[in-house]
Amino acid sequence: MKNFSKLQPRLFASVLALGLVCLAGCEDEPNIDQPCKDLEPGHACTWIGLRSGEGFNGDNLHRRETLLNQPQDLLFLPDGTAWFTDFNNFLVRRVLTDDTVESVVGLTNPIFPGDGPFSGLPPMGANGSDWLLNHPTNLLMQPDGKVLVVAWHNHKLLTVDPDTGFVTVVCGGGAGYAGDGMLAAESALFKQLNDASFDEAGNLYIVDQQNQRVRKIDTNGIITTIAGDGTSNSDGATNGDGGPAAMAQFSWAVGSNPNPSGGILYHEGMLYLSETEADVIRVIDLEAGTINRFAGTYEGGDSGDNGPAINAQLNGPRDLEIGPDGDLYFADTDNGKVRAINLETGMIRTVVGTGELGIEDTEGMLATEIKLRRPFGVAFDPDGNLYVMDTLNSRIVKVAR
Ligand SMILES: [Ca+2]
Ligand SMILES: [Ca+2]
Repeated sequence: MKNFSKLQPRLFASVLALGLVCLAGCEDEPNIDQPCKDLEPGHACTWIGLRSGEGFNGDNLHRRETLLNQPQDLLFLPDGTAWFTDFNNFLVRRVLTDDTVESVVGLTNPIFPGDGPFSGLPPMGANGSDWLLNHPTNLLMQPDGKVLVVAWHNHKLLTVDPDTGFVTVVCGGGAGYAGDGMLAAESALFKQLNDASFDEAGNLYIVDQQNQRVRKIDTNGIITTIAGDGTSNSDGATNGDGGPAAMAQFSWAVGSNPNPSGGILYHEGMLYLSETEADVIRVIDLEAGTINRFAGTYEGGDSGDNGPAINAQLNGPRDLEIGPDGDLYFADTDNGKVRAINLETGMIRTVVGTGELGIEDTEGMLATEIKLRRPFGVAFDPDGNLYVMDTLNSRIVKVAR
């Protein structure tokens, strides 16, 4: 009873506040998140972002009031937060459990790209808010529970400790191709690495985009090249299918200002690779060391749904994920779709998008009836709901399981 008199005024104040909030709309007007709260299976809502455009309007707003600039990937952490790369804001950000958004890594005032700091860093690294990033693309959960950031335009892999927000460099320096056979942390160089994936042992596989190679960092920290002879397959003339992965050619975007290109996913001894500019997904059998075409025909297009994926046409495939049903989902970027392939039957289907690029009605609509504009990434939450990085619409779309 001692504390009762202290508690009572606060209780009264919060009842009053609740009353005022309700006057403003508890009864009839929908909550800002109502479209996502009411979502039926297979239907879609805008989960983060504003339909009105792209940019940066600050932190601490509800996710549906937060402007993004070309998100690329999303990762759900065991603590209930959802981290995403806000590519053209040069940030890694997260949705907190109260549905507000905060920046974790990168400068916000002003929004500015950069790299580092590196010199004189203590072992725990530097605070994320002091760290300069340039075009982060994909996010992964490390075996130790930290977040691995593929810092594409920094040519580096970074680690963020979700408990402290501190950032350290895993490997990488300036753009280059170096380090094979040596410790990655000391010697590895990449040229716009775009995506990465761990196997169950903790080996890391990396799409080294402009080097046209797949790199591996083993559990001892040694880096090697496991696929790609370094020449490009942009004309589709040669590819090395059916042969050793080390001799294969890839076609990921090159040049002075390319798009992020390529996707990689380890699953049950196989390494699936989105070969974006060749409009195919290929697969490396890691035990045999061989590479083969898995989906697509090397001719870009949008065809083949409900038939074998190997005969279907894709258009600029990127990020890959395994869904709760065990199927392989991927961002079919230039078709404005997310598609899925049943790994047992090899059959392909469209899961999200009409195939027409755009942004119109979304809220509560069937996922196959909404329009996307060049989606680069896909993700699943622990409940198996699907999220699409609707990159050129600068939003993240949720599709209920
Ligand atoms: Ca990925
Ligand atoms: Ca992803």
